[in-house]
Formats: sequence, C-alpha cells, structure tokens
Amino acid sequence: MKINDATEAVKQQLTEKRFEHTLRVAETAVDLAKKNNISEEKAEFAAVFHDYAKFRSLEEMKRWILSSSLPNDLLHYHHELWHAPVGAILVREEQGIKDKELLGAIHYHTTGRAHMSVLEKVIFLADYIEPGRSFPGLDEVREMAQVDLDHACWLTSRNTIEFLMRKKSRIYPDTFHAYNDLTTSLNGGNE
Ligand code: DGI
Ligand code: FE
Ligand code: FE
Repeated sequence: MKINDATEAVKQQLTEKRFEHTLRVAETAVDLAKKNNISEEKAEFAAVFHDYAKFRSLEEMKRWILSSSLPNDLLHYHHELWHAPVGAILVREEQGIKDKELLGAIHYHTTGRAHMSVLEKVIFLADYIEPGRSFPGLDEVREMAQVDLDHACWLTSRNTIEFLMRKKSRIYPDTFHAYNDLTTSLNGGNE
C-alpha cells in the first residue's frame, strides 16, 4: 500500500477536523522518527492510521472487543479508549496491514504500555504534541521531544494521569504501566 492510498482511505473514515489532526500527527511522527533513527515511512503509516476507528459506533467497537483477541476489561473503562485497540484490528481487517509493530503503535497510542517500542513512543508522543493541540504544560513536552524521547513520553504519561485524576476519571492499567516503566527508565533502571 502507498502512503497516498492510506491517507485517502483514512480520509473516508474521519471528519475534516480529525483528518487534519491526523495529518499533523503524521508530520510530527516523521520528524520524531528521523530524530530517533527509526523508519520514517513506518511512522508515517502508523500516524495516518492511528485514529482510524475514532468514529465507529460504540456498538460496533464493543462487538470488535468481544469478538477479537482484545482484552474484555476495556469495556469497563471509558469508551474514549476503545478506538485505539479497535483501530488496530480494523486496520488489519479492512486495510490489510499486517505489520505487528505498526499495529501495536495504533493499539497503544492512547494509553501507552510498559516496554513500548520506539515506534510506539513516537506515535504516543506525536499524537499528544502535534501543533494543533494547546493546553498548559504542552510546550515543556514539545521541547523535551526534541532532545529525549523517553523523558517526553514520561511527561506525557504523567500529565495524562494527573489530568484524569483531576477530573475523577478511572485510569486504564496500561496507562499506569506506561508511567511506571518510563519512570524506571528515567531513573536508570532503579525504581
Ligand atoms: O484520539 P485523540 O483525541 O487524538 O487522542 P487519544 O487517543 O490520546 O485520546 C485522548 C483521550 O484519552 C484523552 O481525553 C485522555 C484519554 N485517556 C488516556 N488514557 C486514559 C484516558 N481516559 C481514561 N478514562 N483512562 C485512561 O487510562
Ligand atoms: Fe486517538
Ligand atoms: Fe489522535
């Protein structure tokens, strides 16, 4: 599949606004891929597809969670989380993308997880810092992204958990696992 075909396929799935967000995530992801010595092409594909399932109905996403190998505990957490793992399934089933690493980056783009690959970190971070986003603390993460991928992902993870706790939301275990793992890396493997 060519990147232009992927972009065209994704455009059919999204609103204009969400599609523009996707293009900005892709641009950011290519830049981060270059800086961190991974395939820019794979990062671009993963970014283009990352929100593929964003506008599927809750009923359809629920069905995919129940009928695939996805963990059913997702259903006990906010439905905002579902589009990421369901997106990975749909991109495989509907677009024929088989690359496990690429599908992992789509799957974990919202929560992160422990032991993320560099590609997973690039997509997780690009989604958070793309130039269309604006909220307090974001400039610090953008600056860190230019110099230290792990530290920037750690800030993203910490900010997300703080944000969710502030609004009394439940937090999915992978979100905590990402934070704990990145904290261990920042502390040089100790705690
Ligand atoms: O799809 P996007 O809007 O581009 O971004 P996203 O896929 O990162 O989704 C962002 C939302 O997901 C944001 O409002 C924070 C929320 N989120 C991330 N981790 C968790 C979470 N929400 C809950 N309830 N629990 C989590 O662990
Ligand atoms: Fe998303
Ligand atoms: Fe997104």
